[in-house]
Parts: sequence; structure tokens; C-alpha cells
Amino acid sequence: MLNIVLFGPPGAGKGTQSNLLIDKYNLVHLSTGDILRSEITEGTKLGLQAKAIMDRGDLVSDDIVIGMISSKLDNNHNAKGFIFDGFPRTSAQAKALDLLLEKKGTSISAMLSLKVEDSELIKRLLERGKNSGREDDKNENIIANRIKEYNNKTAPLKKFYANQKKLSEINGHGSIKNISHNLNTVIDSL
Ligand code: B4P
Repeated sequence: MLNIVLFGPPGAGKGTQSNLLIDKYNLVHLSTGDILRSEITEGTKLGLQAKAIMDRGDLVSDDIVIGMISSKLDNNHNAKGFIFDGFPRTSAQAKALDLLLEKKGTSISAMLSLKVEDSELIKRLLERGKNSGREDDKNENIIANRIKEYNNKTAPLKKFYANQKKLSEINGHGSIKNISHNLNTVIDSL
């Protein structure tokens, strides 16, 4: 199985690049952000709990997102592989993911980490916020909080995967096509 963690700060291009990778490699796309937003749209209890947290730019609790990923893995047992987009975001999530995959007799193939400057992240997210209707993209203070959460809780995961010799860092500046080409090159070399 090919199991990719697509990693990077908010606005790095994870969702954008995942959509290209799933077609090329025939993988199942698991975006915790997308799953949470669909719970909000459906007005579920989980969605109601998550909305206030996401609107502030904080991270939703580990138990909730690990439970979501666990059930998605169970529902896709014939998949050729997965792209994890926006998951894991904490060390508890990374450890849980390793255990869930181990139970399925598989593991993470690589973490591909997109590197983008803060000023570019803020620019992209404010631009998306003009049309997306996403509360967390509308306000520079909330975006700054998301970047802070990333630096404090999520960026340290690079070390977790580097220790497993699975980390590749990719420049996330430039055209979507070029970045996609660079991601494909790393995946094809696995
Ligand atoms: P996510 O949905 O993961 O949101 P994101 O990080 O903002 O998205 P992404 O990084 O994929 O956006 P993209 O760059 O593609 O998370 C939202 C919230 O959900 C979190 O803050 C948290 O509250 C919660 N959450 C999700 N997962 C969680 C977890 N595991 N644990 C706890 N909480 C969790 O796109 C950004 C913009 O840039 C787009 O408009 C795109 O068009 C543009 N863009 C992309 N590539 C570009 C390029 N090369 N050049 C110019 N623009 C580009």
C-alpha cells in the first residue's frame, strides 16, 4: 500500500495537492478538515462541538479526529493506499495512526512536507476567505493563531517521521503544477 502524509502549515497547499495525487496514484483522500466541515454542514453533534474550535483556529481534540480516521480506515478496506491531509497534527495523533495502520498490516510510506513562508500563507488564506465562507480564513488574527498552533503542536512531527527516515521536504512556493511534479518525483522514488 502507498500511504502518504501530506504535511505543512495552514495554506501550504495540502488540500490542493491532495486532489491531484489521489487521481494520479488512485488513493483514498482522508482530510480531517474536510470531514469536520461536512459534520458542521450536516449539523451533527460532533460538528456543533468542532465549529467553535475551528472558527477560533484551534485544534479539535485528538479523541475526535483519531476516531474519525479510524472509522474511515475501516470503511475503505479495499483501498490501494491513503493520503492523509491535515492528519496527524499532534504527536498523539501520529502515534495513533501508526497503531491503526499496523493493525491493518501496513504503515506510512512517506511524509511529504510543504515548506511555505508565513507571509505567503497569510496572503493565500485571506484570498480564499473572500469566497470560501470559511470563518477561519477571514481574519488575520485567526490565521496567526492557526500558524501558532501549527508551530507549537504540529511542526514537531517532522522529527517523528525523520526518525523513521520517512520525511521529505518540498518547496511549496511556485506554481501548483511544479509543486505537484516535485511531489510525484519523491513518490515515484519510494
Ligand atoms: P484544514 O482543512 O486542514 O485546513 P488548512 O490547513 O487551511 O488547509 P490546506 O493547507 O489544505 O489549504 P490549501 O493549502 O490547500 O484544517 C482546518 C481546521 O480544521 C484546523 O484549523 C483545525 O481546527 C481543524 N482540524 C483539521 N484537522 C485536524 C486535526 N488532525 N486535529 C485537530 N484539528 C484539526 O489551500 C490554501 C489556499 O492556497 C487555497 O485557496 C489554494 O487555492 C491556495 N494555493 C494552494 N497552492 C498554491 C500555490 N502553489 N500558489 C498559490 N496559491 C496556492
